Amino acid sequence: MDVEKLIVPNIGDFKDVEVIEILIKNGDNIKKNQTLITIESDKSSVEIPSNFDGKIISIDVKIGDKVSEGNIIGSLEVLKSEQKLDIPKEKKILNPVKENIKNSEIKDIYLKSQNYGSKIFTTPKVRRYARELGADISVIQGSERKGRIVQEDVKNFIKEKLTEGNFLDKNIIKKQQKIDTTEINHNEFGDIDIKDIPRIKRIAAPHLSKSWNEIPHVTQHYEVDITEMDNFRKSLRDTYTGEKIKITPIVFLMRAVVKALKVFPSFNSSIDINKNKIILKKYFHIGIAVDTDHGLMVPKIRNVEKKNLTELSKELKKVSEDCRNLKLDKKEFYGGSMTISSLGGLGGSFFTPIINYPEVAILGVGKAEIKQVFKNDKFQSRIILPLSLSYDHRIIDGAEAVKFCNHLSDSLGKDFAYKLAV
Ligand code: CAO
Repeated sequence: MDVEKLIVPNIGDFKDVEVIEILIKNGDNIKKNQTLITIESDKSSVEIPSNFDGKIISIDVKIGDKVSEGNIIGSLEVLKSEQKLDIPKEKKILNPVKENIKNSEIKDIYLKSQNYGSKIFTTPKVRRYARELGADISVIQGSERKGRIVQEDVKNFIKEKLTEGNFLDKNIIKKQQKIDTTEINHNEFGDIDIKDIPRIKRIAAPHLSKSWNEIPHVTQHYEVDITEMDNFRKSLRDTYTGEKIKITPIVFLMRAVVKALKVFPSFNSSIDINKNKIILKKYFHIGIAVDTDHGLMVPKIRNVEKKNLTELSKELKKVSEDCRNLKLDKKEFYGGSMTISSLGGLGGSFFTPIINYPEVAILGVGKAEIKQVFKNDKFQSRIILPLSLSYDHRIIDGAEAVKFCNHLSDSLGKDFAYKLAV
């Protein structure tokens, strides 16, 4: 078995460039010239291709690492000529190494265009600008010679998209542009530090803006009496060792949300407003907002209805650790039913969570607290959980939202009777 190291080639004057994308995984069969990773400096982003056909056997970099010429990306088992790869055909990518392009020319090419195979003419700066705004560069019409795309084209494209849906008044867009272009010299008022916005936050920003601008949000605040559920949760013990089992309230909430989604399917949907269609999902994949040093991530816990409390608890622990170590595959962040965003471990009560587009609802969870509640003609100490349900008012109305909360309240409260546990 011939093994070859995959190495960062000459990348001009660049050093310690951040890895922003890993496009391969262990066991992948790849072709010569196929992109392995994307790296990005302040000035440009660069796709690093493979020099060999073969099978990936190790990956030595992770997102966020800084790499320079000669660093090892991973290694690959080289494909012998009689072996054949079963790989789908893809775009031809110009490989500076293969094409014998001089080192001095490489940087220039990188700065001119990153999409070698296709006919998109633009600069990395404009590409990055489009990416940060969530715009697909491949569908933008360039206004310059030979269709070259400039920053103004991206802006116009975004404006068009926003007005197309009629969710934004043109005057609002004008006002936003006015605010964006007003430069404030903060250092006129005192000392300041300027730092890069972390990558995950940069990626999330256009999604959050899109959701906030396009979806008419309403947030229903609701207090749920979880006394029985919480007593049950705290009483859980390992059958063999007798040791206490720690299960967070979120796991019970996941199950309660799935039960409610079954009764109120419009909460488990996405809408295609241009085609006037609602897409009803028959699966129950719950997104959990995870706070990490890199920013907020929302991985999905798949098929919640098929997993018991212990399985869900273990999975939640694993995915949140994977998020924090940047180990989760990109696709794990897509394809959700509804999201739960819990700040309950930290504190606070109600808040207004932003819907995780293209979903239509999100459940915010605050910290459960003991409160005096007037019940059965007397005041009693009960454990009360504050919930904040934000929903897309285009598809869900207020009455339905309250019924959804009533259902959650029953599942976690009076109907609890351990039903969520099995
Ligand atoms: N009320 C009271 N206590 C709660 C609670 C609630 N709603 N939710 C959790 N807790 C308790 C847990 O039981 C646990 O207590 P013990 O240590 O005594 O067992 C403790 O708080 C730890 O909570 P945690 O938040 O660290 O862990 P978790 O498993 O409950 O949550 C996760 C996992 C991934 C959701 C969480 O770590 C996290 O990242 N939360 C932040 C999400 C976020 O930032 N959302 C905001 C998005 S909007 O900007």
